[in-house]
Amino acid sequence: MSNAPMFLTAAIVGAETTRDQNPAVPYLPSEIADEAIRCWEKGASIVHLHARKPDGMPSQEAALFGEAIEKIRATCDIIIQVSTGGAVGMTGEERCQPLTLSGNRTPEMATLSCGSLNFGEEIFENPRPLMRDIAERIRAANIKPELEIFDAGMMDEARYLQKKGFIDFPAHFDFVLGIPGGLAAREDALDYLLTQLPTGSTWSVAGIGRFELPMVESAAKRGGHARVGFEDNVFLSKGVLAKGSFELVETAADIAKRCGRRIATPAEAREILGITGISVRS
Ligand code: KMH
Ligand code: ZN
Repeated sequence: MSNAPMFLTAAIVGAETTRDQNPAVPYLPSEIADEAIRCWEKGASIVHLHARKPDGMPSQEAALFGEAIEKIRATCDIIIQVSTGGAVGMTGEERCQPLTLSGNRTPEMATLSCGSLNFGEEIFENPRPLMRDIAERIRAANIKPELEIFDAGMMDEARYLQKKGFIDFPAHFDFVLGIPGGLAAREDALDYLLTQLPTGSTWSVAGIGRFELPMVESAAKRGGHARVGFEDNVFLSKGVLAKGSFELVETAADIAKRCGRRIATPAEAREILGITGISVRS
């Protein structure tokens, strides 16, 4: 069992989770910022951000992200990771808006989905031209990509992107397991993905729904990192709603510690990920 520091990512908003599912889902930039800070207090090193309109509709508008990022950075050094996945049905142009942020609003990380899949009853579309375009934009913005892997073949798609020169290896991978239509949140699935990990790469697991916290343990035991939060799951335990993503972060940190892992600080997570600090663009 690895005792290397383990970092936790807080995915606090997402595009799909609503207040009908959990009334504590943050919508406004100020609510998103407050929740990110609470997650940092409980041990999160990275916050994975989406944005919402005041009525809860998902939005990739740069100004909404920027407002939240500014407020977060006024208080803490958590790594800001913006979504380029957005919501199902958004155009590539729409999805990439947060990559245009500059100054103190510049993100350090951004997601890059490595393929298309059924996403519940819908389709999350990531055709190759779009993946290449998003990868180029992330690189041009000097932002560290997190490769989102929803299904096994997406490891091969990541290799394709690397061979064609759109991304670099080693890289950071996030295995999002348990989406209806994607790879299941099972330990044998995780173990297969790990056989495909390029040398020197880092990885985290995000288990969907009831698999979220068990996957934290699976990651902790395998020397990896983990993502928790309302984007993926709103329950602390069966039938018990979490008070916020912060409660899921707190629980994940306890699980990791029980497995002998120390929780990484944001500075340590930057070192693990090879991020040299907030590269502020003017
Ligand atoms: N909302 C999903 C369709 C990402 O953030 O990069 C896509 C998503 C992935 O959440
Ligand atoms: Zn997301």
